[in-house]
Amino acid sequence: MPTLDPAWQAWLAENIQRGCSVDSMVAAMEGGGFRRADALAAIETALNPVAEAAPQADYRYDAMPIPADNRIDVGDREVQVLLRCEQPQLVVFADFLSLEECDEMMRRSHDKLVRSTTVNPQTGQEDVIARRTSQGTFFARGEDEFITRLERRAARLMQWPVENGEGLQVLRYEVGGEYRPHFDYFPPTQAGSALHLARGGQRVATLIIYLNDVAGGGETIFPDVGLSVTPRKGGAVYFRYCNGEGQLDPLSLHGGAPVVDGEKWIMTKWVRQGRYG
Ligand code: PD2
Ligand code: ZN
Repeated sequence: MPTLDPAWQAWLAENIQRGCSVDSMVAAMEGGGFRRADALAAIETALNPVAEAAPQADYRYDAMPIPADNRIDVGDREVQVLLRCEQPQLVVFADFLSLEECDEMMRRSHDKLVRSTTVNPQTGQEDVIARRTSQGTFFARGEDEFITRLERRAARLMQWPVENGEGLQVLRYEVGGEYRPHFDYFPPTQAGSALHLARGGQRVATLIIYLNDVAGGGETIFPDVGLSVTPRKGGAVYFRYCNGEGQLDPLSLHGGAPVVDGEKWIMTKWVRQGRYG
């Protein structure tokens, strides 16, 4: 297989991170002059996080920033802790958002949702992917009072500064929609990561907030530890994968299982080592 140049490596990393389907990436790579077999092999290599993660098998778990209480005061409400896991560091919450706040986020996102696309590095154009897995939209940090309130709450829960957070992202999955297992951190060995790391440093933790109850499927899965979190409206799952030394936790591999019935709406907050933006 020919080696991928840094532009294609960055392109693959970006599109895998965004949950694009293998079919759409193969099609784009064929359009860019790759043979089908070479495209598939390159995608397979990029998707194989086990090899990527191996050097970090000695990940050291330092103290979790989330308070040790069963109910956590986040300023304007109290959040319940339902489950804690030490390795990977993970906490499941109920009542992070009120039901009305979930509805408000879905209402605000509905008209802004756009189909996932892949950026074609040859043409620079956005190609719509054939097998859509989700639709999404972003909210700029501090966009308005409502968003600011939710960001302050997330920062208080995660014990991480608002300034280190990326903007909130809302995703909607329909039946069959999924997010293949991946890491939220930027793989240090991939060329495309440098661009991301230059702004705010590495991602250190994720808070996935469930905006609706899902009729079937759609769990957030951690395949290496056999854990799955069932979406529950207003609830959330936090997980941390970058410690104070900058090591990355291979056990944080996670994905969104296919939705079997109904829709799944989530909101994601990713936080960085340093100030972002
Ligand atoms: O939708 C999910 O459950 C999910 C799974 C994996 C979301 C993310 N990753 C993410 O937003 O990073
Ligand atoms: Zn993720």
